[in-house]
Amino acid sequence: APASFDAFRTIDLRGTHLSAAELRSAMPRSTSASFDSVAARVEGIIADVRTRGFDSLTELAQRFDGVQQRHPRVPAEALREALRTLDPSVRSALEESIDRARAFAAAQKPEDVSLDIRPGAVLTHRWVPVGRVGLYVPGGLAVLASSVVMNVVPAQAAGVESIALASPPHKDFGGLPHPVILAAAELLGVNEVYGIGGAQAIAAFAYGVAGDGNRNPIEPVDVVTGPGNIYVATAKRLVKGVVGIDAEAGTTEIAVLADRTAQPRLVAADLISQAEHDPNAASVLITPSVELAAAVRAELSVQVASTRHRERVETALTGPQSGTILVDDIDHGVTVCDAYAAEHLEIHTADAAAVAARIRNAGAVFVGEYSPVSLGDYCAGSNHVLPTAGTAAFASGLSIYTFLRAMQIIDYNADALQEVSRHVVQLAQAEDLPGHGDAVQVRFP
Ligand code: HSO
Ligand code: ZN
Repeated sequence: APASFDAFRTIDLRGTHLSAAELRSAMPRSTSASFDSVAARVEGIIADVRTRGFDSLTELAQRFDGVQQRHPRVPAEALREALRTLDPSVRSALEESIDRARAFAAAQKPEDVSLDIRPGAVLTHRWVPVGRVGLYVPGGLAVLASSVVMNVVPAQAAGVESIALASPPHKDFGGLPHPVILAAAELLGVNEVYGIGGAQAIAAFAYGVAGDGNRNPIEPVDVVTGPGNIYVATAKRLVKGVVGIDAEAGTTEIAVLADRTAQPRLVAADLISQAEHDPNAASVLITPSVELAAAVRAELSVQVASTRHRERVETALTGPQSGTILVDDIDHGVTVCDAYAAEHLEIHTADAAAVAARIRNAGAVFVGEYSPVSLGDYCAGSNHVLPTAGTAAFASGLSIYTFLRAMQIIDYNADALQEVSRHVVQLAQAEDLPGHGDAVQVRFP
């Protein structure tokens, strides 16, 4: 029986005056698997990979993926073969996606800054790429070849020298990751690819895997990125500090801020497009218009009935993480959008660009009815690995900055040091660290 989209619940915030904290807890959020519920298990996996290396990886590949593996490295020939046999139209779509993503990533490259702060005293803020990164591409409900592009392109644009990629191995594909993922890696010139899934991939990247007589090691990386399920997200949190990680890119979310000028057909299609990812995906409509809300619900009933992944979409749309939030007006809507901090936020209002300019918290903002999230997922040129679950209040999506760090360079000559030396000595004395002062004075006997 078709789900009634009355089950697309309504949170009515009209006429309320909630504090920031109250507003945050009024937001629709998933109540499913959390960090705490899997942390102990994930810790076990990480410890096992750390201590038993390849023996652990082999066992986990057997247990979780049903795959026999001597070494998880994908042979170069398998990468080439995957690209050779890739559907040409998929290849050209990937090329278009890569092209645009490269252009935008290259444009993000920040300038170094130098300042002559005093005569003979030069400071530089210099951007350097990290040395080696490990990129994770999930297997999961859908095979996301586009996620290979989204991870690899900004790392390459940043100038990262060594790039490794991991994705779960499949028994249906000769114990290797999905061929489209391999083809995308080959297309991007990434040749270090591993068939390792989940938390074990994150552990192998973070700590490296020691080689033995007949197995080559996996070298540890400096930064691990990529989306993933709760196990991957938890593993990333647990290795943070040993390596850098990107934002938590968990179960996907779309919020749409719309007024009565919006087209219900488009809004519904976009809500469905992200619900298609996962039964826990979140689709949220934020609007001051009860008429629009009703029209979108009606459209959802029609469109969901004929959508391919209907069951998954229905579960997502009718879950506690999805629904309509009614607001007083667009101002109030902007406040609610900031409290929700969506991974993806679409603006379907009069003067959408002006409304978009007022948003503070979102992974990515899609302006107007010709910028749907699906465009950003594949071919806009922007990145689709974005912060989820409210973390867009402090975190950013993947970009060239994920793979760059800034170094401060201090270059004073004798006169410049002498000129400031008494202040250094004063502060050193005030902190009772006279050795600091001495280290300056010893230069001027
Ligand atoms: N919407 C997902 C990315 C994706 N969609 C990949 C399709 N393929 C998270 O931003
Ligand atoms: Zn998507």
